[in-house]
Amino acid sequence: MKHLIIGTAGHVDHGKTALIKALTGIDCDTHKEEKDRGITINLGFSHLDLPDGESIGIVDVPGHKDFIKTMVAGAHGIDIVMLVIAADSGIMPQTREHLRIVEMLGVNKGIVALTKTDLVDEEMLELAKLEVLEFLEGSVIEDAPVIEVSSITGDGIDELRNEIYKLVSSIDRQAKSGNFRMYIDRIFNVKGIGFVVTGTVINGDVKIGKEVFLLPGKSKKVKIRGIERHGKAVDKVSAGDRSAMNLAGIKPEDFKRGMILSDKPLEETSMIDASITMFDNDIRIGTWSNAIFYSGTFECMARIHLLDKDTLSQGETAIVQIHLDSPAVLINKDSFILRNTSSDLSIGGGSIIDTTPLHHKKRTVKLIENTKALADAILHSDSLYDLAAIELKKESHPMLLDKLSSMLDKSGDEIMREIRENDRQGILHYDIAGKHILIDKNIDEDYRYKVIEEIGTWHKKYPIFAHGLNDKELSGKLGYASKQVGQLYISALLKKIQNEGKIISINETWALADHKVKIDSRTREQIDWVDEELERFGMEKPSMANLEPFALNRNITRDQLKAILVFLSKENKVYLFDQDFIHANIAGQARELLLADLIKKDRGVNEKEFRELIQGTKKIVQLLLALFIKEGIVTKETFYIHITEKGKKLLNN
Ligand SMILES: Nc1nc2c(ncn2[C@@H]2O[C@H](COP(=O)(O)OP(=O)(O)O)[C@@H](O)[C@H]2O)c(=O)[nH]1
Ligand SMILES: [Mg+2]
Repeated sequence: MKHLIIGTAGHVDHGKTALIKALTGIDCDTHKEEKDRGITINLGFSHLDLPDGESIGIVDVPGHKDFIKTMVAGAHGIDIVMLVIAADSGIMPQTREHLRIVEMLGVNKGIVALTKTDLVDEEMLELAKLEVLEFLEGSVIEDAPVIEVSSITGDGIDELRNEIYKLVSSIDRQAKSGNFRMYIDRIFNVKGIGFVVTGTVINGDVKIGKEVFLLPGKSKKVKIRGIERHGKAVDKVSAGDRSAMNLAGIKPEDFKRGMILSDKPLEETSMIDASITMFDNDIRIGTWSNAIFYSGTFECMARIHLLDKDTLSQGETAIVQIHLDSPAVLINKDSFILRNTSSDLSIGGGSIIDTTPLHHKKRTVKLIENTKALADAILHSDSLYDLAAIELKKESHPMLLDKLSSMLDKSGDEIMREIRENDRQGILHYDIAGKHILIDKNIDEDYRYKVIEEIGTWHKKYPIFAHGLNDKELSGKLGYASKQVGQLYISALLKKIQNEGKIISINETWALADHKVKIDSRTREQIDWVDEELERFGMEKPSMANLEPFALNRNITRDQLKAILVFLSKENKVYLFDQDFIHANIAGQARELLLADLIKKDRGVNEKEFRELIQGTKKIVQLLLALFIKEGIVTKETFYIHITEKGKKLLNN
């Protein structure tokens, strides 16, 4: 199936709408106001049936200079421009402006209709044709056929239809791949059916039943209940189709002009980097200028910051940063048009190269170089792999495949295929927890280095431990305390380093493979001292605050003290609780006393009696009781502690 759209362009009153009616029988000027004023105000939609049974979509745009924004919205996503020029008036301002706009939007196929031939004599027609040919010279459609027609007499209409058919047959366009995206250009309520939106599918495809996102917005999902293409119900539409969709789960207040439907929850942005080119007006802009920004049906005020030039005039190109005054959902390579703030002149347009740039406050040489390289790659490179590599380098963090897929507007499968085929180059990928995580090879190497360094530093600080740091601690040290992607990545990276034999897993932590526990004679002395000191506190369990001053006297820092306590607990010499610790010998004495007492008392022992029994503080009694319950040797019901079978066994041993 052909997925192509032809769009009209040309000055007001030159016969665009009449021509579409002559070609298709459909009158695009349906509103009362359009009929009354005799000019097109809204976009008109129609379609042309081709001799081979296929059909292509038609978008009719207004020609009046006041409705340029409607024209830009209509021209977004068209494949062929039909430039309409009236033979009795020739090239007029919007003839020029419209052609510049469609060029800027990337349209490079066209047909010229020289209309109203019934109003001019042969000589004038010849002159008009010469003027048109001269006008087309140097434009993207300079080789376009120029067809003389009259929508009133019908002269030339068949020939025009044939030329369209010839051009359409010559375009071998596969449906554009990638994620589904459609700007909504109309929304209306159909009685008994619900809300219907229309638009031009600019990327990917979508089927009935699919849930898509209405953006920008808080990821609002809507279900596609029905689809029409060129007036007929279909199951699926693809890039290059005009489509009407019946949506479930949408309210009129959810909808704003400039919204899109997308199968991915794309991020909104208020700042973009772009390449812009000025039209041939006598206008010059400085380092900071205001303009109106149009892309698809989206429109807002914008501030343009020139990066590689101080001024920009006729026909010149520059790299810029654009600050939008309301958030938009845009992706790289999207084209846009800029108008002056009084909206009476289109000053230029361009293409987006970065939707998540940093705020460029200073125009350094390095920034300009990088941005130019990015522009070159985004706008002129066909290699998906290269584009992915650039995005990952710029991100400088691990990235989920889903995110990259949105950024590049390509499906995850396509990207993964490219990455697998170009295995040796600069992108690494990790599969973890059902997710694909991608990262630049050099950045991965940096992380690998840092992970090993962090573990090494830790070993140096706590040489008495055999174990190291766990995934969570390492993620935190590398700045991913709260970033899920980063944490997944660090876990995957650690497994890789383990496979390389560099690190080993001990007690759910990672230690360097060549790490050896070091207990020199001085450390040994310190450990022994802490061991004895703890026992000395007896049933008056020490707190960190009690112990610390004594430790400091022996040149043991708080960190070392903690490490020694952990070490002693691993040696089963100390019980560690959250913030507290009890020497194993002290706990042992209490255990013996309690069990021996419990066996004698059928009613059990309450906490107060336990306290008196061991002559301990309230705190130590609570901790010991929790410990003994955990060991399964006692239970506590209402106020009384009882011995268990396990406790009895222990007592008898
Ligand atoms: N005589 C003549 N009038 C035409 C022709 N095409 C359009 N018109 C008239 O020109 C006026 C403007 O046409 P319209 O299609 O609305 O122009 P648009 O603004 O470009 O859409 C209308 O009154 C049409 O009837 C033509 O080929 N011959
Ligand atoms: Mg019209």
